Amino acid sequence: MTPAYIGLGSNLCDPKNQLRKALAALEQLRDTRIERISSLYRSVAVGPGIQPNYLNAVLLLATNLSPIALLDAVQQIELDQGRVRDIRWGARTLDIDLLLYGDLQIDSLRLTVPHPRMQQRNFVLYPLREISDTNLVLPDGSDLDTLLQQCTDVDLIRTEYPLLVN
Ligand code: ROI
Repeated sequence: MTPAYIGLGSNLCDPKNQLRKALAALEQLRDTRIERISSLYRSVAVGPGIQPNYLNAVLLLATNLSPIALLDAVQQIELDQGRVRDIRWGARTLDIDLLLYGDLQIDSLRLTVPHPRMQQRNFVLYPLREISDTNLVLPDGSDLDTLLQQCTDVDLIRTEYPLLVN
């Protein structure tokens, strides 16, 4: 199985509930196991205009799905939760980004891995650091601790909300 990290984000329609529903859907994904789940982080929206704050989290999966099959699956979950792709970087009920897929570098029309903006985003880097035991090295040789030191995004709070409710 291949380790794959995915990022979850929501800033509309009860974000905590959106992320919990997404987690439940991801648990059902064929050929895929959820290995680790970060805390939920509250972050100020990156994007145009005034938007509500986001809740973000990162998951580590182990999967036998190909990158495109995994992308298809997570995009279906976005659609199922009412995601409308209209304004670029606009508010959204649910965003699931494929951040890393093993050590692969992919540059196709539909999919760029590692996710092109993850290196600058505190709402990706901090939860990723939380669930990786070692200082993760990305396929381009950059490492998480250095990226975290360089990251200038502000306003990120690790919340006490559990993503997993038993
Ligand atoms: N901003 C934050 N804080 N968190 C996100 O998950 C997020 N996702 C996006 C854009 C609109 C770029 N901004 C975001 O897709």
